[in-house]
Amino acid sequence: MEYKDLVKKYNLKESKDILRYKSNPILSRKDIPYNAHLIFNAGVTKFNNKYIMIFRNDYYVNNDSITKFHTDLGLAISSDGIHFKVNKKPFIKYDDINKGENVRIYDPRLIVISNDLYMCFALDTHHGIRGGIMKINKDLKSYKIISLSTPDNRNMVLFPEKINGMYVRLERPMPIYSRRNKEIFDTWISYSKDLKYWGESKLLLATEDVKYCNCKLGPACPPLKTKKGYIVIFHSVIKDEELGKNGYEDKWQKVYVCGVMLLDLKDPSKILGISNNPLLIPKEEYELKDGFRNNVIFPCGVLINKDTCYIYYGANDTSTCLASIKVNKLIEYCLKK
Ligand code: BMA
Repeated sequence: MEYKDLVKKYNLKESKDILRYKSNPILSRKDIPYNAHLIFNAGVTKFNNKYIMIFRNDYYVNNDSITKFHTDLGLAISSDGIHFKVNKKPFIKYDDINKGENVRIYDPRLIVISNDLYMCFALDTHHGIRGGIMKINKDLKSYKIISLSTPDNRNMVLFPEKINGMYVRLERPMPIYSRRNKEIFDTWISYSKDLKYWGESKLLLATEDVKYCNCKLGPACPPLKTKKGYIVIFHSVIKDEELGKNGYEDKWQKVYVCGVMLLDLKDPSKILGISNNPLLIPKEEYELKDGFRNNVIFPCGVLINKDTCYIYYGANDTSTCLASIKVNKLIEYCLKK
């Protein structure tokens, strides 16, 4: 579908203040020094004066079949947040944790809390999808798994600090039976004293709260602290049964956009506002065409530099792109009635 048809069909309006980086994508298959095909959904943060990116790499086994692939995570480092140099070897392979049980590791989200680097990730196992948290050591090679959820859960992000003495995370469990066997999944908030044991869970953002969602929505990037509240970018899915082949798959009926909400600084389970329109809608060729799955914008990484917010997103489940917007615009969108 062309952009003009897409916005018309779903009655969408993209933010006029968002700027895509002119040389998008910033990372794709050609930049990777090992077996790699789809390079997307990257977590990014600033750690020890460098920009660290951990990206998802879906690569075909035997180079021939798209139905037989593995997913590992790769590491790249940058001094400007735009030009990334990829390490010679993957950061973690899909079966490095619980050998024999995993199918893939993916969708990393990076955050620094009290000078330590953490990564949330999803792990598909033979017995369900688990959300994990690991601490990455300063050498950027070794790590320690802190927690792995029960299935099915994913899209976890951690807040950048403790709030009222507790670590806080957002997550998106996948309740199938209770949601009439449909993919109607909401965003939840949970608390922990030690990042290992999580509880006090509460529904935070329901699909019916967002007008550009009819399927599932989940936290996209870790919350950003501002004076007005925590900015949280989320992905939001529109499912359309009229859509058919849209990429490599026989049937791909979803359009992924992203929106933004603002959470209270003292009580992050309180939503102060949600943007009326999406921030990013698939628009450019690399978001609409020739991808693994077309019509997908999937942010996982975010940074603030001075007055600007930088959003790193997967385009079409194929490459990694960058967009930016002024922080005050994001807050304005959330608070505008
Ligand atoms: C979600 C996840 C993401 C992916 C998106 C669009 O369910 O699997 O990793 O980018 O679908 O395909």
